[in-house]
Amino acid sequence: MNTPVNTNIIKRYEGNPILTRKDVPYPVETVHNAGVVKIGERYLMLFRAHRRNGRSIIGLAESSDGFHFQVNPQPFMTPSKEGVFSAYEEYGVEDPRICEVEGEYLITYSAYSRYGVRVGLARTEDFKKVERVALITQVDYRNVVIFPKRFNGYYLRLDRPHSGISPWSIWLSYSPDLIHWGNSQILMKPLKYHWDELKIGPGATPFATSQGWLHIYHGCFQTMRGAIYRLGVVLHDLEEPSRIRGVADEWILQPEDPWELTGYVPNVVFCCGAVPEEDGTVKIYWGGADQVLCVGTAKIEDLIDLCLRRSRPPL
Ligand code: M1P
Repeated sequence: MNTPVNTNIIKRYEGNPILTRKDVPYPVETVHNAGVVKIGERYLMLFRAHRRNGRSIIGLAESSDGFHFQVNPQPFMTPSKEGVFSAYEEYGVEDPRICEVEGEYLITYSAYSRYGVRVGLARTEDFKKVERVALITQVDYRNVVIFPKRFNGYYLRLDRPHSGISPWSIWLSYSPDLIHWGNSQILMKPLKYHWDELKIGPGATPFATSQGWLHIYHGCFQTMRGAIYRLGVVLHDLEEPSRIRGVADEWILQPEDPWELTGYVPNVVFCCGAVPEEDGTVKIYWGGADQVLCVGTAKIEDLIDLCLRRSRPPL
């Protein structure tokens, strides 16, 4: 007999929210949307924070258990004043994702300016010094996550271009050098009259499991009271990530706690980071209402199960 699918997937941490602006030793109004990576026994987090002028910067926090974080005294990235980056980061830097590839940490982030939003790529080895590499998209892109290994020598990323004909879908692109990206193909679209009908976007850096790459993404549905942002999950083939093995039909997290229902932008849970653990669980981090930071845990096998046994068509 088939075992039932567990649909109560994410267990919220009882200490949520784990970070708020009060935890930050410099003036910010929000702390949310964070990329997280585990290095040995340390968790390193890069989070987005609004300043009181409405523009965002990126802060750094550290933890020894993935739940209690200490914020560094200084911001990690503020809009660049140098070279080409100064023109395209004038309005702020947002939504960092971290990916460990071959011993260094790649950071993708949204770069806002009077010309629109693009995605920037930076790298660090130690989270002390950070070096900007390139702006890796044109305008109207946000939410780029890089896979943490090369495939036949190529880096792969999930990205989120936008067009009126096929709005806010998830694509895959390839690069030989992290700077030049192409050979793009669409992988997933919002589904009509479904919880992710309005838009979808890459979320956390994908992580490898025995059954494939798990990727936690966000989807958005328009209601008469505004949009609701929820989280979903998709499983990509391990060797060939362009092949989707299953997209869970149901969301895995929706705004429910008071700090997810109201805040800077109401009704939002938004994920930029997830850390798989050796015990078969994964810590999933999300911004609540674009104002605070939360964490929950899920069993990796439950996420896989949902993708394979209760799936919807990707396109
Ligand atoms: O306010 C919700 C989210 O809106 C944007 O996400 P997306 O590009 O998918 O619509 C971003 O501004 C994100 O930071 C924010 O959390």
